[in-house]
Amino acid sequence: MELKRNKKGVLLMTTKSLFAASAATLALTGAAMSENWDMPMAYPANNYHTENAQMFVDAVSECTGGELEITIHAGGSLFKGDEIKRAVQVGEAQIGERLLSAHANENPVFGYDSVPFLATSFDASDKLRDAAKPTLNKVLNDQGLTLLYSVPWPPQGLYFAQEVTSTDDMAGIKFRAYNAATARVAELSGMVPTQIEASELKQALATGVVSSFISSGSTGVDEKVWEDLTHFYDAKAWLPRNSVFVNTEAFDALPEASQKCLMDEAANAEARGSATAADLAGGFVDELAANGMQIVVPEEQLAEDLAAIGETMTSEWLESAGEDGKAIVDAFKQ
Ligand code: PCA
Repeated sequence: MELKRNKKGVLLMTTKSLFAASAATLALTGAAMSENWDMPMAYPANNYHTENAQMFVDAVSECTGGELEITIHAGGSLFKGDEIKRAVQVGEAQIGERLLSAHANENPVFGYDSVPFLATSFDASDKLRDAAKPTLNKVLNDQGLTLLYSVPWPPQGLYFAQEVTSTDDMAGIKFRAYNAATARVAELSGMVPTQIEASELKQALATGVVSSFISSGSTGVDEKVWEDLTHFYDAKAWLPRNSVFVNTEAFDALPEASQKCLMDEAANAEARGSATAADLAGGFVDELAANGMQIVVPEEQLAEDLAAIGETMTSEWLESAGEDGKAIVDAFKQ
């Protein structure tokens, strides 16, 4: 049996040896054996994305009669957010959740959900997801991954430690980015972006590494950002999605009934997760306000500046995503 150590020193069987071992056991017992999968996730255990995934893995355990048990590792505890996709590709984990837009450097298609002001409501986000699905599936399949489901974050707004009325007020501010699009927002508004995972955000704010970022009310509440920041500009720029995907080889090795169960429960998780996100969104912003933050809808110069940044970024994305990007936007606008 082939064993590898991951970065944390945990012994892992490689995907190949895992299948060899499974095949050997199957041959010996002649019976289906139960599979145990690891599911790294980047966000806190009590975030709705993670809770939704917990319901998903419980339902999978149930409908496979315990033949497929999936263990969630929340908060970047097994692999950090930026390691999860690679870990699933190489089979160090069989399934995982990741903000695919953070991988737009591999393929601009992954950034389809972070094009400013393209889809700014939950309904539009689901429509855009459907429009992107065929293209996204193709790109992921070429990387040895199979998409199971995706769930939106609430609309993205800008957090600051001061009032801002235009991008002029943002010059030089240190800004936390979570993907290329958020880094570009910072650049175009004169701020200085640094890529930081949500699990490190609180520390980065507390130590002054950054004092601004763009995200949802959900992450603002998770990280109690009112302890360091004062203003939330509810720009509703886009609704990025967390995607759950599986290593295709691991998926193909499952009995057909388990594959069907996984796909059916993924569809349930997608519908449930989108509905939950929409239900919770307003409450997150209320909670920011209840903890003393100013909630501002961008107006006048600020709204104009953000719209201009959006236009620039939309044409840049369309340019870089080429035919694939055009196909997604055309399908979305139909
Ligand atoms: N929260 C995640 C991504 C988008 C969001 O709302 C984050 O800030 O990392």
